[in-house]
Amino acid sequence: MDRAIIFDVDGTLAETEEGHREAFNIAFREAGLPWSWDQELYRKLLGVTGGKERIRYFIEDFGADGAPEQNLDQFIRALHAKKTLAYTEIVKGGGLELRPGVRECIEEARQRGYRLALATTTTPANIDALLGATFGDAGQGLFDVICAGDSVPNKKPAPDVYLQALDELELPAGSCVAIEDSRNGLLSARAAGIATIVTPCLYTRGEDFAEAALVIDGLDSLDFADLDALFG
Ligand code: XBP
Ligand code: MG
Repeated sequence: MDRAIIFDVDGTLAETEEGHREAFNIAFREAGLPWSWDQELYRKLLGVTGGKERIRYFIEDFGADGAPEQNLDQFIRALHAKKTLAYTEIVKGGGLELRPGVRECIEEARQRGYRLALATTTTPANIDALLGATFGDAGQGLFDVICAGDSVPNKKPAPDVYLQALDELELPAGSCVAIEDSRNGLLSARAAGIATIVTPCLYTRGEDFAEAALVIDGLDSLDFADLDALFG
């Protein structure tokens, strides 16, 4: 079948953002920085996608002390590398479950012949860790296309990562449906012309999802007939 479902990762496949937040705070401690992101601050910082971009946002817009005047890019890259190491260790340590209905939705989509893709802002190493922890070895071959992190110049809400997924799938937008958890992700998919289902996560509940074709609590309440109806 020449139809594809393109999944976002963080917040959509699993409630990962608490793990990311913990990993950022571990990296800050390891770097001797006086920074600690609580849930209230992290919710604000999630307005910017991409961990490196989020650190820069914190420094520039929240007056964080401790960042160098020079070579800020290099400083952020090194700090984010520590964070990614900490996050992948947290995920590999277990305890992170797929959100309700995600596994069943992926299995049913496969049985129905849909192609599957990931379009995410997160770092590729994080995806490997999450798929390994939740699907085991089967996780590797699960998705036909994986577009992630710095593979595109502009992160969500820009359409770049979804346009890249369409290009690699060799499918038009009308032959795909996106599944997202956040407004940034919804705007990104819609800017690429893709009909989008939103399953808000703990950090994104209450955001504006007016452009979504469907908003449901979780994929455990998705009726495939509703998904099929969204294809052009
Ligand atoms: C969510 C993000 C990511 C994660 C942190 O990605 O915006 O930045 O919060 O991961 P998505 P990194 O919802 O598109 O999967 O630190 O690796 O960016
Ligand atoms: Mg997300």
